[in-house]
Amino acid sequence: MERDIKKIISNFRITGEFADYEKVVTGHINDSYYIKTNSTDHPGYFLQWINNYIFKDVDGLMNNITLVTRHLADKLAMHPELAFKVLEIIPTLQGDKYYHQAEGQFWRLYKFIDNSHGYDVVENSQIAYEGGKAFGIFMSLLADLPAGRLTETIPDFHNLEKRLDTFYNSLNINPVHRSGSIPEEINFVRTRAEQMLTIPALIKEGKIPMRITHNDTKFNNILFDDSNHAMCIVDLDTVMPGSILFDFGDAIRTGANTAAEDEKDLSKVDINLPIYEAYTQGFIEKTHHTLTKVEIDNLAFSARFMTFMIGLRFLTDFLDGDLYFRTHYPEHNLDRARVQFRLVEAMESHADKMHAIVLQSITE
Ligand code: GN1
Ligand code: MG
Repeated sequence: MERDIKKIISNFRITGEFADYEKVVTGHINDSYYIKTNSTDHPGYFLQWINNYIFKDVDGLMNNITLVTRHLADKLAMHPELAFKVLEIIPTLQGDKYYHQAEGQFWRLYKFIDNSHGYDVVENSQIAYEGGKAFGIFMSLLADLPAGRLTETIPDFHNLEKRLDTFYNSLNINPVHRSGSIPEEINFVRTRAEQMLTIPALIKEGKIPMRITHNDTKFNNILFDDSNHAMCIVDLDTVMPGSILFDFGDAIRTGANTAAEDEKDLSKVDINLPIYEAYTQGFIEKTHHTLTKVEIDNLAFSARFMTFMIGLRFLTDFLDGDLYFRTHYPEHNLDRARVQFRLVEAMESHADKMHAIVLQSITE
């Protein structure tokens, strides 16, 4: 479908007039656009096409985001000292939370957060520390929002048992005949699965509390201001009940990898321990009052767990013929999976040190 961005924008309640737009290259799921207006006193907007193949219940999704952003806005009004911001949904002319353009074509608009930037590569420990605090604050502020009010936007999103079933199923069906090319990766999954399943087992037994979590804590979902204070969390599509381990783990997977998520040269992939340590300190500073012993015991391991699970999802999508994640070349998902698995290995060899850093941060 032709995307006439100006026309799409005309359906929303914006201030000023549409002037121009730029496609923003970020994320593997939705499509994003920066919208400029001709108004000098207004920063612009952030338009997103919602991937309806992945987010089947757009109403539920946008209700969640509305609840979460309102709750955060109320909380932040009481805590100006945090100097934190929250995304703001711009309604359509009819007052709806999103614009339904045509069958399967859904759009939403946010106010653009001015003077902000994110990090695909975490440049130093101070930035990692700020990032850790930001996701800690985010989760703490949502602690008193009743979880039952949120829908599960993607059912079983971080359910490793289900993810493994799906993987083995794709392996059996082998729809695009790719399984023959990945014996090492299949073996990697087989040899790690049992250990990784200890987390879902603890969740099932009720030993790990469900909280409201972000569930997609890529480091670049943290926005920083001009003085590098982390001041806003974005990408709220998967905010729903989850474990704190998911949020900690995914931030380490993305923030403390010495290489890109899809690096071809695996020798560049490693865990950056100083970045890990600084993030851990920031995160624990803001969450230690609520962490349980089982969570603390598994925090360092959660980085491996999440890296393994997301690697498994990339590998599954490779087997399926790249239906889920946006790819830029045929082996893209396989390259991403390989990086994740290499990072799991690197974390395995630093497991004791990573756990010691958690314990040390708790007592500081
Ligand atoms: C997807 O689109 P993006 O980059 O925000 C995915 C995450 C993965 C991530 C891997 C809804 O997030 O779960 O961790 O790619 N989001 C969804 O880079 O599946
Ligand atoms: Mg996302």
